[in-house]
Amino acid sequence: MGAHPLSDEQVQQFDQDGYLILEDYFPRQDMELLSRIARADQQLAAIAVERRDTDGRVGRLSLRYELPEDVYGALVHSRRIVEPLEQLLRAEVYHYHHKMMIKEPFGGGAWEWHQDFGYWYSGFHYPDMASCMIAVDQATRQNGCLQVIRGSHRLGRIEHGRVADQTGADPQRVELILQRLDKVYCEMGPGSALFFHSNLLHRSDANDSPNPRWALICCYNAAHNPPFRPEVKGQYAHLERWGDEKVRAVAENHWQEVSQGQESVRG
Ligand SMILES: O=C(O)CCC(=O)C(=O)O
Repeated sequence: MGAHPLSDEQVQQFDQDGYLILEDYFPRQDMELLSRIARADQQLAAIAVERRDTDGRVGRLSLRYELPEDVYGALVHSRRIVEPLEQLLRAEVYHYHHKMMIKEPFGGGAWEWHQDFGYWYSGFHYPDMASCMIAVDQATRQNGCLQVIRGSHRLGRIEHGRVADQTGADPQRVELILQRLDKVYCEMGPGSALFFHSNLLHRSDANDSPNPRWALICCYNAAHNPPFRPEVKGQYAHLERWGDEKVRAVAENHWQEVSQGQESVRG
């Protein structure tokens, strides 16, 4: 993969819509390994936190600012993510954080409409930040796939406030936006990738299906946009770019550790 893997049309599409889906993007065997590791990973489970939606249903997420040499960190380094993102943001990028979103069958909670920069604004000047969501499981409308409002990243930052356990965009404003812009359900197969801008409005429904919906989200910041206070997490650090072979080798090591129950404390 070259340093400019996306076509001009794909870049234009991202500029207009605020997101870009690449179907079947990661090799199937790597996604199977990621899924196997994540489900057996006691450390991932141990750091997961719960967030309630307005109906009291619980979504879980396992978030890290550190970049240990494990399967999640390896994917953060992957050229498959970093190179397209640099093309889309027209800047060098580095790791901000990454998180496994865990939506369990029959009740995994919803996420309210928000922009990621609605949260991140407290530490960064520019919305020159973006994420890549990797579907670990098949994501459908039934199990609460991500929904986005196409083009909403061009509206600028919207006021956010407390909604249940979460921080959400002003609901009245979102209602008005939905009269003008389209809501899109991002259904994705395992290994598909969704690149999205930090000002894109997104949400997801609760999971009322028998199928889990796990997804890994890797979040990046432009190198020219370090936090404006030293205590804010996400200070600049050069990010190495790894090819598939290195990503796979790290994942295989991680699997060995997890499957033998020999997890050392990482990160
Ligand atoms: O996983 C989801 O459904 C929502 C994720 C999300 O909104 C976020 O991480 O900002």
